[in-house]
Formats: sequence, structure tokens, C-alpha cells
Amino acid sequence: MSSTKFDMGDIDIAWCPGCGNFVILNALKQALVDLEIKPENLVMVSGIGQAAKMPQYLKTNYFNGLHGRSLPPATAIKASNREIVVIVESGDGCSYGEGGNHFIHAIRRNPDITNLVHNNMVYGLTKGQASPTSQKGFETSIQVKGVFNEPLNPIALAISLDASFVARAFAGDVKQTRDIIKKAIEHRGYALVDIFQPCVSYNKVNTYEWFKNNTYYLEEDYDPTNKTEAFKRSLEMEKLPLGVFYINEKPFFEESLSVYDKYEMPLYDRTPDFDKLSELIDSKRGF
Ligand SMILES: Cc1ncc(C[n+]2csc(CCOP(=O)(O)OP(=O)(O)O)c2C)c(N)n1
Ligand code: SF4
Repeated sequence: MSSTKFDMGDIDIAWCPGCGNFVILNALKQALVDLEIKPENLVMVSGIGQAAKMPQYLKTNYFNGLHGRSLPPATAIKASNREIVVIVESGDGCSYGEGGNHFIHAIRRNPDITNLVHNNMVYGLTKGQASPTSQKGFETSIQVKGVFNEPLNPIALAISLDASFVARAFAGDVKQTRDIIKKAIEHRGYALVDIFQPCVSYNKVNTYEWFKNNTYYLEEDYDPTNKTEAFKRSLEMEKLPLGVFYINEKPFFEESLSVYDKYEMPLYDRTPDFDKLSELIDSKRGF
């Protein structure tokens, strides 16, 4: 692709040749350029893993936190400055396993952030153990007789919790992935994009070809505001639907914060009332 203001120049990228992460990186850069987002107005937040390296390959602000713990800092960053775009990016292990608790509560809280989950159905960075989305029977060096746990269905889970935007993409299709990411960023509220991302080194089952043969795009006239239909589609397993499953417009977290009732000014830009703060600390209220 042509160069963008998010390019880091000639750097080493620590992903295997052919990894789906490269396509997602390109799709994201294109989406950011198309939406005219400035690097200084973007904050990327990630956890730990191969996918979580993504912010290091974009010329912008980022916070790289602990495994599974990217959503709380992302929520705080957005709450302290509602003017910026916040994108969380991590793998399926980080987002749905170690970070599963935060995933559920971010959906409930509904901060205006975008959550891109690279779903390769395996732990990539730690060399191929099963993840929460690994399919039954998937054999690894640890799960030698194959995975017997039920795989997590993040799309069904998010819709059941009334998430405000739920989508699924496939890294084999850069244009469609770019367009879905754009819709997610433009949405006001928590937007989940689960992206099928082939891991060419540790998942020899769910390959580019497998995803191509086992997915299809939701129809042009599909109505994403119909929750019952969205849930029904999210349970389809024979062929996995791609596209925007569900949109549920509702108030988002920062909009409901009382600290913004009187002042439009972002929190980070305000001078704290130190007398009141000391009074609060001295009173030991809430400790
Ligand atoms: C609390 C904690 N548990 C476990 C680990 C070890 N660890 C690092 S990355 C990772 C899994 C990565 O898999 P995933 O999140 O799916 O991302 P991928 O590497 O596949 O992109 C694990 C288990 C850790 N760093 N911290
Ligand atoms: S191990 Fe898998 S996820 Fe990690 S860089 Fe290689 S192909 Fe990509």
C-alpha cells in the first residue's frame, strides 16, 4: 500500500511471513487515513501477544499494558479526553481469556472505544497453546488429545449483553476489513470487531483457505438493529457470517459521566481543586 502518516519507516516487524496480522495492520492504516484521523488524536491500547504488538508498528500514541488488561486503561484514557480516538487491539487469548472479565464489563459500561480482536484461535506468542476460541479437537503440544472445552462465541456473547456494535471480519479480505473497522471507529460507543486472523505457524487447521471456505458475508439488506436475528446469525456454525451483526445505539460511558455535566473541557485539561482533594483524603471517605 502507499505510505501513510502512520508508517514507522524501515523497521523490523516481529511477525512470521504470511501472518494475518500484516493484513490487519494495512486495513487499519487505510481506515485511519480514510477517516482523516490524525496520529496525534489517536491512542492505541493493547495487552500482550502477537496482536498486541500492533501499536508498536504505527506512528501514533500508545499504551501497552498487561496481558488481558487493556480495556480499563482505554476506558480511562477516553474518559479523560473525549476528543481523541481510542482503539484497543489484542489477541483472542488476551481479550477473551485473561481479559474476559473486562470484556464483559466494557460491554456493560459502553465506553466510546473500538476493540479489534485478532482471533487466530490459538495462543501465538507463547507458541501454540489452545485459546478460548480454539475449536474442539484442536491438537496442540499441551492439548495433546485435542481441545475438549466448548469454544467461546464472542459475537453471541456480545449480542446477548446488548453491546452497542458487534462485527466480525476476516484478515484475508483487506478491503472488507478496512470498511468494517471504519464503521466501528465511527460508531459512538463500545464497538467490537472480532477479526479472523490466520496464524500460519501454530494453527494449521484454521488457515486462510479454511476461513475462506467456512465464511460468508451478511447480505446487503441485512438489518443489524434486529437483535433476535443478529443473535440467530451469531450462532450459525456451518458457515460463519462476516460483517456487522448488531448495532444498538445507546448512551455511551463518557456521555453519562457527571463530571462533564457543567464543563465541556476535557478532564486532563482541568486544574484540580487541591483543597477539596486533601479534604476528601483526610476524611478517609470510601477507604
Ligand atoms: C497474566 C498473564 N498470563 C499469561 C501470560 C503469558 N502470555 C503472554 S502472551 C499469551 C497468549 C497470547 O495469545 P493471544 O492473546 O491469543 O495473542 P496472539 O499472540 O495469538 O496474538 C500468554 C498466555 C502473561 N504474559 N500474563
Ligand atoms: S506465531 Fe502466528 S500469530 Fe504470531 S506472528 Fe507468527 S503467524 Fe502471526
